[in-house]
Amino acid sequence: MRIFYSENHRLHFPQAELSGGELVTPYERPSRVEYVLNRLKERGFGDIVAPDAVDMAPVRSLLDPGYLQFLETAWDAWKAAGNAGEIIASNIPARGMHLDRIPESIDGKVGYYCHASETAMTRGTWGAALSSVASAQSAQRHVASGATAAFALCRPPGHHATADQFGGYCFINNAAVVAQMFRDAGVGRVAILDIDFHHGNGTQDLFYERADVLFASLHGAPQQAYPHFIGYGDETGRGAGEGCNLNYPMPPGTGYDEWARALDDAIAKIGAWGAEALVVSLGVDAFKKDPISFFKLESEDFTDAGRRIGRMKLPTVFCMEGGYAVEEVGINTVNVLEGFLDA
Ligand code: OKP
Ligand code: ZN
Repeated sequence: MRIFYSENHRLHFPQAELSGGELVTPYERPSRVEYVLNRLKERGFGDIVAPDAVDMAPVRSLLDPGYLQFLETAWDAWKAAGNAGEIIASNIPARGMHLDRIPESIDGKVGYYCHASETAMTRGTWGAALSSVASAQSAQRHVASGATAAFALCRPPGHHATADQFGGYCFINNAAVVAQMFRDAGVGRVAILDIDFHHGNGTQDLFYERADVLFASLHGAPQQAYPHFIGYGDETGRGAGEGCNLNYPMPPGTGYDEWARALDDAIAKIGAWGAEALVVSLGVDAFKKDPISFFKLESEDFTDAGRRIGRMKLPTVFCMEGGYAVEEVGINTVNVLEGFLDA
């Protein structure tokens, strides 16, 4: 399996994440990628290449132009306004406020285009986000031209980013761009399977009213887990997209038996729906030792999950999402890929 990876992910490394009222080193940090790369090499995945240049056309077709303009210019505007630190949203439009009037000041814009203040932006964030989506795009092209599967080692991750909001460590929704590119290449029905511990709210939102892209997500229930306000089981899609959104929220302590039942259900429904290509939002934060999550998967469970996904026999693009137990993030990620190849 070919791996696409860009060193430019290192351009994004904020000093601080607001967590529990403290500024801590972000959980989503560059070393995550190094652990995955090392494990890939250890396990004989030698076909690791840099992506081609980003293609902005599918990105622009899916995302809000004002949002992209914001991401590109935010750092300069933030500095020009005299701010000494990194970009952190401190005012996000809340109940009763205007959701559709875009402020002129950079402080206002940051809040307008953000949904969660744990995620800081820096000078290099835009470049890193572009390199991340470039890896996803190259993986898509590789699979669209006949490969069975490819793995985009994306960083920063993407599944929380909507058409016009960053947050949850995400800026550009890599998996969504891949799905759109499959559609543009003539694939009729594309499924996105999100096995990251967190609900893929951005991906859900981008395709919520569409019948051509099915989204299925296994995640910590919103009653207990980020992103807190979305990800319930009764969110099934709207309009033409009714029935094309499948959420599997699960409670604290969920182990592999229950998780795998949800996975099997999602896989069966994706098959019955007639998916012709698959995008996997591959987060490994369902792992028992993940510091910000509450499922109980063991490392070998990821191999089994990969096998179940592989039995779908669909052209598959894996996009890296979360996973913060850095010592094991490589093992767990590569286990999914090995299980997939073993199927
Ligand atoms: C991104 B991905 C830590 C709270 C962190 C944001 C989690 C983002 C997860 N105190 N909240 O889905 O792995
Ligand atoms: Zn996650």
